[in-house]
Amino acid sequence: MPQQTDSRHAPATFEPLLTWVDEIAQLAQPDRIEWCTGSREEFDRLCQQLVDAGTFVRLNPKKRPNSFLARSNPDDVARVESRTFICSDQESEAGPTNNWREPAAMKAKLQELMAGSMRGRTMYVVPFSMGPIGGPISQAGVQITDSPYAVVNMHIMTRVSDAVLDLIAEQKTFVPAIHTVGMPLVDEEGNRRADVAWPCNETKYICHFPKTREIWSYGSGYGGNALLGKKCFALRIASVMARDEGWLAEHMLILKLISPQNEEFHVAAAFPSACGKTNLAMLAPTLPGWRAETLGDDIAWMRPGPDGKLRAINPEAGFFGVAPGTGPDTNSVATKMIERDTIFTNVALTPDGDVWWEGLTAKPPAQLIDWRGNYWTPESQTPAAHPNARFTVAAANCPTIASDWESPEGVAIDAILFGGRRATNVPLVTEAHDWPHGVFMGATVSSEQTAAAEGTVGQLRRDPFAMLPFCGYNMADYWAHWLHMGEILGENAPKIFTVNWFRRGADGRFLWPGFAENSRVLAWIARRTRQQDEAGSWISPLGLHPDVATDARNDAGLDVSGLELDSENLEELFAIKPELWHHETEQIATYFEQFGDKLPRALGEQLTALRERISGEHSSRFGASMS
Ligand code: SAT
Ligand code: MN
Repeated sequence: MPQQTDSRHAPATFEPLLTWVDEIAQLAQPDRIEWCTGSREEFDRLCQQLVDAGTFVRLNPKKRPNSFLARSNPDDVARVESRTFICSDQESEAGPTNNWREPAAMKAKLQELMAGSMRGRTMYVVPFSMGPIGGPISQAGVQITDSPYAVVNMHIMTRVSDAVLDLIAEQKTFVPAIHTVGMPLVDEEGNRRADVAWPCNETKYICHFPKTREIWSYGSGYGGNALLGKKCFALRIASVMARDEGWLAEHMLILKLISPQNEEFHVAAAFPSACGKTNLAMLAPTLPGWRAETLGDDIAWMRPGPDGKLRAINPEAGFFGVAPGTGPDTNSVATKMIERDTIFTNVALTPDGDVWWEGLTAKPPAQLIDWRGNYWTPESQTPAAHPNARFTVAAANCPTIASDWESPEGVAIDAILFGGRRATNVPLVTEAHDWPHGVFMGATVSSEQTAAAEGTVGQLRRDPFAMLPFCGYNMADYWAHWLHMGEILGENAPKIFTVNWFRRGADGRFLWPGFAENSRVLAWIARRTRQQDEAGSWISPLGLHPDVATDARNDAGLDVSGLELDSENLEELFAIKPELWHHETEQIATYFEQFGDKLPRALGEQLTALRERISGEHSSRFGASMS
């Protein structure tokens, strides 16, 4: 049975934790408090409770064993960047790319909103670890929430355990994270109202206090707004911890590549949200003899290890992936992974109690219940699943999960990749000359808008390190931190690359097949990390690119054998047009200006050097055709 306690009878012993739980309970006035243990019994009980409340539909156990569908409020379907705040003492500490609020004023506002916000509900206290419990790179947190949906998702996405309470008592520190959907069931006069399937509030605040390392989230039950271990803790708060303590908290997948000679390579890669990161993390290589294993699909925490190498862990325990577009052809591994034990949010329901979304099968079922709960047929004018519909599933369910994915000390990273979604200008792959050049590449990544963010789809937005909505402090200081980490790592620093799977030809078609064929690019990258010379490569003003080897015997370059890409197509994939790049550097200069004096000098120097190379002053092979 659940532990129904007031905090005096709590299973925790660390006084500041008990005081905090007491304070929040007094403020939010829940009917009862439940300390979560992370047990299977707790998960099953809360899922049944969600079924009884109408939040979950239990899927047909013959089709999707132990799986559920939730439909959110149509106004609560994604992270809300316009309502996400960094509350540092000075506005300049948050920088020009974050929304800032003065901490005391914001705290007062949140306290006003949260007063009585849990009336009539249960307040869950969820102790969790980001990373293996007690590991050298891991961190402990406690989320208070009035959303059982958030609790069961946290069970999958983090390590929820009462063992974390002992760890907190020992380490005397944790990240406190408060979450309320902001819909009390009892008003000030004591009148009770019925609950709804997806409680939330029109008013939303997702607030971070970097100095005290606190998170306060009000009004939303969806994804990163409510599962506070993910973007709020593992990126925004952790990026501040990482700056202060000399490590890196990054929006990166982690992938293990194994060559035909059984050499292992580890790659960390940053892409903006919903840009195919989960697909790359679960890549099934098409190149003969190459294999890939998954370590993480969204977040990497990286620290120099005792051997001086950059060691990475995936701080999460599950995947919160975008369902639409996931199918046997695009991601067969994920399709298999979510056959059971999965929570689906905002996908469509089939008449036989299974789920469907655009991209799962080429032909949609004849009839469905769409993500809003309405009858749907292929003639319907709206999508059956919301474009930001998600699956939540344990990483252990992933058929390609690496055997050492839970290794507390992490894996040694050989290469770091940055990628955006660029239709023009950016070649398929470019290697940086050195670490500062790589930091410049990361700082200037740009991509088209995604569904997870607000804004017009298709519009270009600069997304440095894919961290634009996730950096908990001034972006320019973050770049300075990256430059500093390069100095610490020295000879052990991973090589850095930019990739772009999304370049289009003049006719609008993608120039590169992408998906599993990206393994060809990764194989070149992997080889480059162990190669001392530049055989198989050519240099452009942007950096180093692979020779394109249609000849299978030339295995130092990019192997495109069997792809049937004509030479014009390949030429276009790597084309670097001086006029367009001149314009691109102008845009970068304008972009950098907003950071004023905070812009690290090294990045200004990188821009100058790039301009010089483009204008030909230092270019030897610019415009040379590929060998
Ligand atoms: O909703 S999440 O923040 O967890 C996912 C995303 O937006 O990338
Ligand atoms: Mn993400």
